[in-house]
Amino acid sequence: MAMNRLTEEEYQHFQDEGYVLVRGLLDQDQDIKPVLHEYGDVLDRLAHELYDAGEIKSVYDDLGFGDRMIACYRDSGRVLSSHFDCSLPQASTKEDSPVWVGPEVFGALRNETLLDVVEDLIGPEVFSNPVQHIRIKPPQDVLPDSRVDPKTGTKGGFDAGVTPWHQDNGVVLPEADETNMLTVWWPLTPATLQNGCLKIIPRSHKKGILHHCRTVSGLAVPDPMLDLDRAFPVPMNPGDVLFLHRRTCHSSLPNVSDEVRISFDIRYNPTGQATGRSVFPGFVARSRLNPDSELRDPEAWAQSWYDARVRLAVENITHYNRWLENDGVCA
Ligand SMILES: O=C(O)CCC(=O)C(=O)O
Ligand SMILES: [Fe+2]
Repeated sequence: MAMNRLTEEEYQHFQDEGYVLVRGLLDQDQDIKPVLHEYGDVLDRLAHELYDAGEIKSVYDDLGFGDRMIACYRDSGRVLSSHFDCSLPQASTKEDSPVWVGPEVFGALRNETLLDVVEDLIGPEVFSNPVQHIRIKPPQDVLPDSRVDPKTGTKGGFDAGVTPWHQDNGVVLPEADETNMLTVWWPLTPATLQNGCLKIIPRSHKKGILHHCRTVSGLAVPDPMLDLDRAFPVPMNPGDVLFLHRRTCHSSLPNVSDEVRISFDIRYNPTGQATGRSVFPGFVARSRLNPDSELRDPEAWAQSWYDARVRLAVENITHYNRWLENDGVCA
C-alpha cells in the first residue's frame, strides 16, 4: 500500500494497538499559532462581555491566553467552554447558543498534513465528522463545586474537567457502529500528567462496543470492564498527534496544574458512512475521486453550523447516544 505520511510500521501499530502517536507532525508556527490567535480574539470579546455584565473584575487584557481564561473562570464561577467549542450543546440549544466556528478552526479540520495521515488510515474519501471539540481544560480548582463527581471526587465533564473511560463509538448513535470513524487528538499547548493529558488502553479496540453508563462526568465504561493494568498516560507536546481507533478506550486525568490544557479532538470517516450524529453538519474534507466536492469555504462551513443551531432551537433533539438514564447495569 502506498502511504502518504505513515510508515508501514505505524500503520500496523494502529491496527494492532488501536492507536498511533505521531510526534512532531504539525508545525507550531504554521498549524498551531494561527488557531491560538483566533481563540485569543474569542477570549478577548468574551472577557469584555463578562466585564460589561459585571461577572468579572477586570478585562484582564494584560494576561496571556491561559491566565486570562483562568481569571475569567475564577471571577465568574462559570464554565466557559461553550464559547470556544466548535460544536453545539446536546440539549436546550437556543438560536444564540454560543459556538465558535471560525476560519482557523475550519483550517485545522482541513489541515493537509493531518489529512494525509487520515487518508493513510481510512482511505482517500474523507468526511469531516461533526463530533469535534476544542477542549480548553482549566485547572480543576477554578471549576464550580457543582462539577464534583461524587464517585471519583474529581471535577468532571467532557467540556472542561476529567473525561471518564469511554470509547468514541459509544458516544455516537448505533447507526455509526460500523463506520470507520477515526479520532484525531492533538494539543495546542503541552498536555502533561499534571494538567490532564489523555490516557489510553492499547488493544481495547478489539473487544467490541463496551457498555457505557451515564455519569455526572459524562458517559463512562465501568472499571471492571476495562483492562486497567494496561492503561497508560500519553503526555504530548504541541505538534504531536494521536490517532485513535473508534473503539479504543481512553480517558483524561484531572488538571491539577495552574495552567490550561488546550487540545482538539476531531474525527473523520469515509464519505458516505453514517457519522452517528446526523443532526450536526459535516463536510467532505478530501476527495481524490471528486475534488470539487470538497468544502473549501470557511463561511459556508460556519453557516452550516448556524443553520443547525436554528433547527435545533426549534426541534430540541435530546437523543445523542444509546445509553439509558436508569440503566440496571449501571446501578
Ligand atoms: O481531551 C480529553 O480530555 C478527552 C478527549 C476525548 O475523549 C476524545 O478526544 O475523544
Ligand atoms: Fe473520546
